[in-house]
Amino acid sequence: MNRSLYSVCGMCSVRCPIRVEVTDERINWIEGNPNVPGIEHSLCARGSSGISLLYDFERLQYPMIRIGPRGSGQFKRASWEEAFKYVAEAIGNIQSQYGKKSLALVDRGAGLFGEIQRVFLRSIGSPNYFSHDDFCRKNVDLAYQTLLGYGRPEVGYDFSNTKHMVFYGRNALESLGVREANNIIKALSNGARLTYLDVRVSKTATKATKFLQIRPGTDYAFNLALIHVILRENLFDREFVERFITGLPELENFIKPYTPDWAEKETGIPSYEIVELAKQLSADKPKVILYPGWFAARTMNYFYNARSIIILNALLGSIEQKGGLILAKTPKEVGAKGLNSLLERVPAPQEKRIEAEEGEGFLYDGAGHILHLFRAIKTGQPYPIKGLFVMRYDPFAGITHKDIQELLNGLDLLVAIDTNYSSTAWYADVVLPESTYLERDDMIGMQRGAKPTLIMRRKAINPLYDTKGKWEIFTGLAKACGFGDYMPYESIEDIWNYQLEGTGIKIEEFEKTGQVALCKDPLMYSRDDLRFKTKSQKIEILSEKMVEREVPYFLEFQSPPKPDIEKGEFKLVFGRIAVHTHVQTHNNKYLNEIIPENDLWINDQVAKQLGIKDGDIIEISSDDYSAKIRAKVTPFIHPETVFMYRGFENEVPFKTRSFGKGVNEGRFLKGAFEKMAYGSHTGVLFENFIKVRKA
Ligand SMILES: Nc1nc2c(c(=O)[nH]1)N[C@H]1C(S)=C(S)[C@@H](COP(=O)(O)OP(=O)(O)OC[C@H]3O[C@@H](n4cnc5c(=O)[nH]c(N)nc54)[C@H](O)[C@@H]3O)O[C@H]1N2
Ligand SMILES: Nc1nc2c(c(=O)[nH]1)N[C@H]1C(S)=C(S)[C@@H](COP(=O)(O)OP(=O)(O)OC[C@H]3O[C@@H](n4cnc5c(=O)[nH]c(N)nc54)[C@H](O)[C@@H]3O)O[C@H]1N2
Ligand code: SF4
Ligand SMILES: [Mo]
Repeated sequence: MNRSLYSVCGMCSVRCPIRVEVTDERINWIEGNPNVPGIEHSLCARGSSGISLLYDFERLQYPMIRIGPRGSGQFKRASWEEAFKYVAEAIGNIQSQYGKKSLALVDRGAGLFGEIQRVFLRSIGSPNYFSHDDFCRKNVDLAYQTLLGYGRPEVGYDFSNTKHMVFYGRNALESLGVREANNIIKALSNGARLTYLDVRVSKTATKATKFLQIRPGTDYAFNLALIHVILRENLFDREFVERFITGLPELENFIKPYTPDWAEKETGIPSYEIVELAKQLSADKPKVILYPGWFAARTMNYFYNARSIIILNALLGSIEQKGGLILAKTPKEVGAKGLNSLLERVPAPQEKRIEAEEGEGFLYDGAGHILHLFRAIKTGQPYPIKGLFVMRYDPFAGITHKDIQELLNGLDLLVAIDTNYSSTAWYADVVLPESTYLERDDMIGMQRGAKPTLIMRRKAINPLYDTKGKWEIFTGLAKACGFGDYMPYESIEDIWNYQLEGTGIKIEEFEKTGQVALCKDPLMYSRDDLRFKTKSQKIEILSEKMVEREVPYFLEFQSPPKPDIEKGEFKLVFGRIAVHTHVQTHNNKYLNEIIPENDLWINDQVAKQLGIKDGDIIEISSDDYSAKIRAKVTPFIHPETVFMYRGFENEVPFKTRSFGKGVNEGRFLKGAFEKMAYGSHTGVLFENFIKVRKA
């Protein structure tokens, strides 16, 4: 029998809408949801490989409890009841000794479907919820919050109607989301310009109208000079600036020394390119998008860099503008009622999250700060964290072995909730297997934007193994801990009905196209109606929030240290590849066949000096780790940097296709998890040097 249904892709965190075909209870086709503009049947290679994740024998199949030493890979199969009981008892022991707050949960961002794990954490009385954001987009999020009062998920980019895009290492055609990549291509085919800055020629660089190779870590200098020219030459949108920006005189004063000639020395980009870009952007304004990035946990100055990019958008009047940046509207703003939150049924914990003790000088609100979590596990300060739940996240795959060891030493309980044998699961005490996205229902999620839209993930077939959906896992755990009353859900429909109560929307409505929009047309404000969510309702260069928290609103540019190239020292940078997601897809049968391992990009002139030829096996090392990798000698990378694709060298032997293949960049990040970026305190992953030599 044939059937077809709409759902949501789960091969990365973008969550593209999909249509799935099932014949005789076997999935034989997945495509992008044809009803959704910008998607229209398309999927990326990873999305299409969902089928091979589903039918892969080398994934988690049943709950497991560790029986050998941590990291030995010795587990016994357990029933769900047994696993829940084991975890509940461990929670009881930890909480009676160290208090309720000594348990923490970290996930890949609560995002669209992630509320359920927070409900569980709250029901056991702990405030310690964390997400991966510090290592991803938090700089951009905080930069938006300080300037506009909106967070990063509340700002969208109208690529299809833009005239000029500027990307700073935002490798959008390779580190991709399908809709965004399609819209960028559409803009380019309509004649829009793309100015792209990177230390290397990425896939996106090959499609750019202008590629500017920049010295690593100096984008901030480039932007300061761009602001300088735009202000000096009166190239800004005067009406927008006068109505909406506060702090312009202070900005003008701060920016004075940062001329294009000065920036040329820092960035290596000729000053005339900066002047030319300023003029082009001014001519194309307000339909311009300067993209402050996605993965922004890069350099010490990245929070201020992101602020400078948002300020550039504001100067060019591109905010809440067709072809520019578009602000998300709440359900209330579009005249609808939003989803009910399951969290509201559980009393909020009285105690404070670990990093909330930080106080002044600290901009974080929302989810916790993972660097502080790591620190608390290692040191017991400001109070001990003894139990950790890791959900849909694999932090152990991206850090050094020493860091893993220190975290393990600090923990009495580590629970991994994953679909795969992740590195974190490998070291865990209990492994709870979640059904894949094709075998489970999730909570209803809301996609933010000018037209807020509800989306639903539905299971296409029943689980193939002894796995459960996350709502079942967390309600099961809550029951075992004696807090079942907070999560009284017997079926996913109980949850959906509760979420939808009072909205007038019925579950069946999702069947038609897979989505339910909360309004007919996107809502955009005219300049007369536009208000920002800051205290002054304007774009605050002298952010009140920063003043309140005693964080300086400007940062002087400091030249990044230069590696000693002649001695084989380089800055290590890395990024995503189109056919893999971070650390999770390298064992996927199809994707593994396409790209099974990574290599190390190195500049051809420098390679020559070091006697390295294309294809040679070379040794790379940090102070405490070394590995061998194949050299990719190329003119298309800045001489100060070497580059590799992220997430290879899986350490878990159960995953036979990817086991030991390639090199894991995370093992070279010595000290990275103690560094915190200026102003934002977020993670900093691109400030490490490594040594390279012929093996
Ligand atoms: N295929 C695929 N797509 C994904 C993901 C995935 O895992 N796989 N993950 C998603 C996620 S979570 C994220 S955060 C995004 C990340 O998307 P991006 O932010 O685009 O991140 P990266 O792939 O890390 O690309 C970083 C780029 O920065 C360049 N770079 C390094 N140093 C500098 C510098 O100093 N200046 C400039 N201008 N460039 C520099 C690198 O050479 C690289 O090309 O991708 C998302 N999309
Ligand atoms: N060294 C290093 N560290 C980094 C980065 C880097 O480039 N290098 N990048 C940073 C960035 S931008 C990000 S976004 C993070 C990403 O890092 P991670 O979030 O750790 O990477 P992913 O591979 O996306 O997935 C994490 C885990 O989720 C599991 N998973 C996938 N689908 C499901 C599901 O449906 N249910 C459950 N329960 N689990 C699932 C996967 O099997 C995998 O084990 O890493 C950050 N840290
Ligand atoms: S970008 Fe690709 S992997 Fe990610 S959700 Fe969309 S189709 Fe799936
Ligand atoms: Mo990310």
